[in-house]
Amino acid sequence: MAPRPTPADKFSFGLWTVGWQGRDPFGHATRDALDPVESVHRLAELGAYGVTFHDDDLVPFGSDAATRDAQIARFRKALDETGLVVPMVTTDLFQQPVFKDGGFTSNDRDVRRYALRKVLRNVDLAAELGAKTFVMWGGREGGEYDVAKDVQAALERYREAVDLLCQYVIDRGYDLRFALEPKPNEPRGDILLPTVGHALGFISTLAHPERVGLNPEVGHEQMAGLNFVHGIAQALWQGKLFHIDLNGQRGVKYDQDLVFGHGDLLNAFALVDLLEHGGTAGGPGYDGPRHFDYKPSRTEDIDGVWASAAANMSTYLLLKERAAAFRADPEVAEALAASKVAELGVPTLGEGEGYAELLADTSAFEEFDVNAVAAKGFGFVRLNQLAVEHLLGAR
Ligand code: GLT
Ligand code: MN
Ligand code: MN
Repeated sequence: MAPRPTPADKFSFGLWTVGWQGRDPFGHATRDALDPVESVHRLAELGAYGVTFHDDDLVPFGSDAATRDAQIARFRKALDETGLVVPMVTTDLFQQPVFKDGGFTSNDRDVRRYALRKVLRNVDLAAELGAKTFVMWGGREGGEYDVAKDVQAALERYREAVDLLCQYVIDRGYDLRFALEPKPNEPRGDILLPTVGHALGFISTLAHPERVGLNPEVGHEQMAGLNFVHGIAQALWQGKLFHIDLNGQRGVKYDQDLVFGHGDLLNAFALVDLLEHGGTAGGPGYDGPRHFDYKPSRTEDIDGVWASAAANMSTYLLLKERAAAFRADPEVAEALAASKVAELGVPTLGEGEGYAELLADTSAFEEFDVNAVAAKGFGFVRLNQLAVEHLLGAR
């Protein structure tokens, strides 16, 4: 039996996830539009604690001020009725034709100024609704043709935009941080800040790097053939995991946005273990929202939409149970020790030791038995098999 989620589990969903109508480059919508108010009620019933949105998911693009106010008021009422919170808000700088060459990095300066104004307005709304994280996914920031985009200038403009937004939230006194969401490609042929590593490098160039972190998505790293758990571990190690997009992806192909765990399940197990328990050697875990950014497959009807939303949460909770059992198993503890996993937490140099002491230590080199140490196995396969057995419920 799958465990039932509660708000304490901190599960959240984007309006654009359950609200996806199944439109893809090859086919029309297969489902009707969902009213955001209905989504709030259904998500609350299913045990979620939070809901997130793009400005245009909540208020149709181009609405007049009265329509906008009315729609926000209806949404707020639904939040009050259900107790759902808004932990994160994000801006749509990708759907409207005006953003066909991007928002912050469009070659057209007027588009860049318009994009900034759109985001600033949405930052105000995010702060009003109590969001703590403002995600920026630059899906249209990029290009198809190398000669048509000066990438150095684009990065300069990206930085200019993020610096301005940071200054704005600081001056307004908003308790809001930014989280960049990397993706290698789709919709652009190549997207700027394509991976966790690129985004971390970019953040170090900002005027207020402490205000900016990451919102990595499972499938986006996996589309680039990268190990998501490694990316998340580095983000945690650098104090930059501000938010996370959980979903499933099967290999290097288009962005599938499957239910969490419906892609690389073993990697998902290790991910939940890392988020819940931190590193074996004591590195930090994650206590922010467990946000699902998936698309209910277009083969599903509305009942299938809610079943798939529930599936994300139950898969997470099942993996959490299995990871706890893995950590509690004495045989696993013994295998972890045999594999010296925690020994990696011990500094390579002793207390107060520098290169002079290391050079003077004959046991480290002159007397070090290279062959004897090289002959010994690490036992990683046995350890991984224990993880598989726990994952399969065989232990
Ligand atoms: C879009 C994208 C997602 C991002 C959303 C936030 S928009 O749906 O595919 O990965 O998280 O802007
Ligand atoms: Mn995606
Ligand atoms: Mn995402």
